[in-house]
Parts: sequence; structure tokens; C-alpha cells
Amino acid sequence: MKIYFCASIRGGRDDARLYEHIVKTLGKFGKVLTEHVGDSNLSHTGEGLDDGFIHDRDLDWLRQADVVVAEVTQPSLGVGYELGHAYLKKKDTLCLFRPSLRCKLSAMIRGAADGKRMLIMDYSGEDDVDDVLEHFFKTNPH
Ligand code: 6K6
Repeated sequence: MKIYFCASIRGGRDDARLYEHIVKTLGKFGKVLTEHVGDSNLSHTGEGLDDGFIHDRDLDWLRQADVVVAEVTQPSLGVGYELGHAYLKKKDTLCLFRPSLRCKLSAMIRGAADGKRMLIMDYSGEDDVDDVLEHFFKTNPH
């Protein structure tokens, strides 16, 4: 199973450690095509590759993916763009969101969820994300 993981890069790397944890857990369920997104040493400034190359390569990986998992708590234009593509390509998609008083998920993401192809799971952090992922991969044959 090929998994495309999306999370904020230039939108901010405050949650990089959590992304690293999620990528590690996702590795138990399949091949994570975008492992670098979970690299906590990756800064928000860039990895030196041409932006056009990154865009085309990532969309190609998204096309190949069986499942898309996105951490959507930190707002990111890139993640929103990827989710729009995933939606139009009818990819099975799980969005992970940590609710808080300061931060409400965009209506364009929350409103796209249909409880089948596109799911949104609220969670609290490293403590419960493994259970959420296990439940998603066990109950949704992809
Ligand atoms: C690396 C570090 C900072 O900037 C980069 C550029 N490199 C990227 N490499 C791979 N994927 C990227 C890169 N920049 C954005 N993306 C994709 O967009 C990832 O798949 C993320 O899910 C998403 C993050 O978008 P922004 O808008 O937060 O950067």
C-alpha cells in the first residue's frame, strides 16, 4: 500500500516531531511516499530543490498513492492544495486534526468530509494518534 502523507512545511514546522511520529507509525501500514515531510530536521525554509520540481514530483506521488493521510492542524497552503487534488482524484483520505480554542479547521476541509472517502478524525497528539491510524487502516480496506 502506498501512503501519501501531507503536513505543513512552509506553513510552519512547530509540529515536526509529531509528523515524525506519524510517519513512523504509517510505515507499519505501507510505504510512505513522502517520508521527508516527517523529518524533524527539515526547516520551513527549503531543502534546496526547485519548487517546480517539488510540485510535479509530489503530484506524481499523489497520483500513485492508494491512501492520503494529512495532518491539518497547522494551516498550510500546500496541504490544502494537495487535499484538493486528492478529493478530485477520489483518493481515500484521512485528515488528522487537533482541536483547540484558538484554531478551527477550515470549512473547505471539514465540509469536504463525507464519512466514507474523506474522513476527518479529531485527536489529541502522540498519545492517541496510533490508535486512530490503526482503526483507519483496519476498518477501511484500501
Ligand atoms: C522543504 C522544506 C521547506 O520547503 C521545502 C520544499 N520541499 C518540499 N518537499 C516536498 N514536499 C513539499 C515541499 N514543500 C511543500 N511540499 C508539499 O506540500 C508536502 O507534500 C507537504 O504536504 C505540503 C506542505 O506545503 P507548505 O505550503 O506548508 O510548504
